[in-house]
Amino acid sequence: MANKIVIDPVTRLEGHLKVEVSVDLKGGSQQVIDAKVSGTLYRGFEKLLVGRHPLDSQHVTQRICGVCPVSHSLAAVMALDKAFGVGVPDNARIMRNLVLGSNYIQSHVLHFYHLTLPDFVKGPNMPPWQPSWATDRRFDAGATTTLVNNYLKALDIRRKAHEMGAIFGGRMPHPPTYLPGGFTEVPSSAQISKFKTYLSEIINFINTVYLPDIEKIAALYSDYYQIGTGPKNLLAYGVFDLDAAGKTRLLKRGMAMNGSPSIQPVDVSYISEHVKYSWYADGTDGLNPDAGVTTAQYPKTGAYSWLKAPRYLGNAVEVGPLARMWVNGDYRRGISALDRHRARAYETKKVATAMQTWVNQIVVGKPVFNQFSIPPVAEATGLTEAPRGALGHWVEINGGKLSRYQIITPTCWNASPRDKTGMLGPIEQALIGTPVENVNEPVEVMRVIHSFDPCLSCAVHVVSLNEGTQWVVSESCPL
Ligand code: NFE
Repeated sequence: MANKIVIDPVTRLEGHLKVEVSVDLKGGSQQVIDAKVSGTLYRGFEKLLVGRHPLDSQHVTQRICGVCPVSHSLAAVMALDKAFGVGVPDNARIMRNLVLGSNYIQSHVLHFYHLTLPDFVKGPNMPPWQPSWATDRRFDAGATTTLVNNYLKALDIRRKAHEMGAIFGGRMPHPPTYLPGGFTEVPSSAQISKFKTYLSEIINFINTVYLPDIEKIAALYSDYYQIGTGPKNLLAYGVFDLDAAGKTRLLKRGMAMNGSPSIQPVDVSYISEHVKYSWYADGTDGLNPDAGVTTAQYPKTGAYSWLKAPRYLGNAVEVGPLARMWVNGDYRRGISALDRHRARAYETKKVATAMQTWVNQIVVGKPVFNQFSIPPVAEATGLTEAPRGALGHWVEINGGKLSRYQIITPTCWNASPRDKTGMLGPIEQALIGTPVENVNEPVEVMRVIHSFDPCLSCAVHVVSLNEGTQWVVSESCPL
């Protein structure tokens, strides 16, 4: 008989995620044979933005999440830049990049040390590290002590990355400084030099601590190059504009199907959002976000998630640092749980290194803002990359007010449920075949989920348990 394992909530991620897997013997080994990934919270930001002033969108959408608010801010103002037909001066473009880059660094460091490492390393014998699972710990006592010490150092580096972003961004994590046509901060030489001091300490940490630590995990857990592959379709909208027109970016826009090294252009008209297994109205299946609606339908037979299921040309696609680095040609070793961690670490170095160049390109005294006026009617899309992957805001203005607002977050792509064809979402696909040594401590399942760095968001928590199966409920999965 298959064991059903329910991990609810999955710990060490933002928001509430429930994962349900069936584990059985296959080819002589115990492994995941089915998976359901549920977002158990209703977000609803799309609803509360309708009828508001367009300039509210960057402030309101940041509150979707405390980890990636800078990306929501940027996606919102990029959409408004286009809707208002206003360009962005170089100083503003650079400060937008520097504040976003600071946010990437804090998010990636947080993810590796504080959200992921406890899946591999036993923490000290005290809360919050204990109680914890003991299955499949491979580091010896010396390496464990070093990694735990680096966990603590990483807290300091993460704080410093926030402080660095705050130099130009204002109060973090929700910077008030992004606005259509530019940025509100006027940079000074003192700010530039302070930023450089933070950045060089952070780059030293990335080179001497973060990258070596990720390689220690890779060496000892190299079996995770074969675990957690998923659909192998990788999508990136691209991020960090290098010119005023957004024609060149540090991380390019593109799409790779089935793990191909050949990169295709992205056409957002190929995106559709499915709701057959989501708690949204049946009549709204398969819409492109430019015509998208958010109408909750709960309860609903067969539905198991508050996430819609976005698909690209009908395909489930993975987004995130591995997708970006793959599309950019910077990381092509493979697609797996371990490759996600390594690509994220090498992306941190790439972004931080580029930031050293950008901060030197600010010209003190040059403008940071272009004047704009708000048209009564407009439609535009803001496409960028949050730390966890492709992020899009679809905006419609009517009568000078927001009349439609649709958002597809990275985790919506990765943690999506089945679509109307029954196709599993990316994390669901990645979980199939994952070996499970001990059904009472399914750490392997946690490792695959965490490799995507999921982040769920805000509101109501709804869970239902069915009968007739053996349930192993890991409500208290550790730390
Ligand atoms: Ni809440 Fe986010 C990122 C966005 S995840 S962290 O990165 O957008 O969906």
